[in-house]
Amino acid sequence: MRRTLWGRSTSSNVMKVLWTLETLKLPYERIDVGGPFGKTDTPEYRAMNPTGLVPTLQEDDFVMWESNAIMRYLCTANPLPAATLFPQDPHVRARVDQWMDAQQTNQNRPGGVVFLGLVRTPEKDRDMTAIGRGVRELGNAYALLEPHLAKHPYIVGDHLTLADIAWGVHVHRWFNMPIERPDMPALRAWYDRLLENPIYREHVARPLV
Ligand SMILES: N[C@@H](CCC(=O)N[C@@H](CS)C(=O)NCC(=O)O)C(=O)O
Repeated sequence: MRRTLWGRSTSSNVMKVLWTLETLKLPYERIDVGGPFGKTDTPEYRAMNPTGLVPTLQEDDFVMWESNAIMRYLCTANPLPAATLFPQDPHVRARVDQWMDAQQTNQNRPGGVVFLGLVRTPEKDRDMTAIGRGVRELGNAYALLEPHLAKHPYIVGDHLTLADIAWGVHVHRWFNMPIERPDMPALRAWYDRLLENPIYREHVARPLV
């Protein structure tokens, strides 16, 4: 089977899939599209992913998009290596799902406002009011994690799961942007723990661009 991940490596949503593929030790090739690489407007790409966004996963003639759904699919299709990443126990899996969805609903919007505003927008064009509001909302989103990370090393328990991947690609940005952060020692300890993971260091903990 030929597996292709379409998407630039600087995208947080592509990083989620890269981290999952590497953790599951699945072979793949990655093709740069999106951002400065463009090529997401072509009829061929839109036929694979009508949103024109990245990532897109292609396995022979099976194609799908939406980063969190791709991560779930890769684990469901490869249950043995995914035993701890996306556990089969219904309660544990529900908790992983809950936190994955919370990333998309609570973290993603303010995270985008702050990251795009501070990292990808020239200083003279920045809407500092929107960015300031985004920083506060983002702090509230990370505060959801703090009491759980104070109880166990990863979001759902003792092991890295898809929930950690969904939030973990973003927490590197949170700790490396010039913003005021409420004190969250358990969140910081979790980020430091992620930094010990060679896959995280190679694919996620990179200069912000
Ligand atoms: N909900 C989608 C969002 C995808 C998305 O917003 N991707 C961004 C990059 S993180 C994108 O494609 N931006 C335009 C581009 O890179 O050309 C997912 O989770 O996969």
